[in-house]
Amino acid sequence: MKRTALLLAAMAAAAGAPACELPPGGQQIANRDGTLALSYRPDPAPLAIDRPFSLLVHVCSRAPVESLTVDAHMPEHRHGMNYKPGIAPVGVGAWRASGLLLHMPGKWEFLFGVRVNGKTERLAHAVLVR
Ligand SMILES: [Cu+2]
Repeated sequence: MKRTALLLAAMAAAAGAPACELPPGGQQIANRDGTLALSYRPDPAPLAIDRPFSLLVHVCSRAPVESLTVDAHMPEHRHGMNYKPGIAPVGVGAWRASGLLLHMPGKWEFLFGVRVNGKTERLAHAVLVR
């Protein structure tokens, strides 16, 4: 029994699979080698211009996550938000980023910085907001 569990753990590590499952219903993104995945969903949803919102973020990582940062910018306009979001843990592998506000319509990108083993892994996800 114990040997089987160890073997399965070794196989999961070899495949680079994170050791948890993300909750359904969120937008999911992963890093290139698949060692890190996260899901996020806005609250309230859907995203709307000029309406403050939070992002609920869940992270699955093979190593413990030391910290998480969340930001948003418009890559084509080279500007960010006018507010700096706050971030607070809300459980194991879960955070709430609050006080986000997208002040104009167009293509935004959410930026997540996940610190693991002293290194920050950056993940981005584009959204079109009208
Ligand atoms: Cu803009």
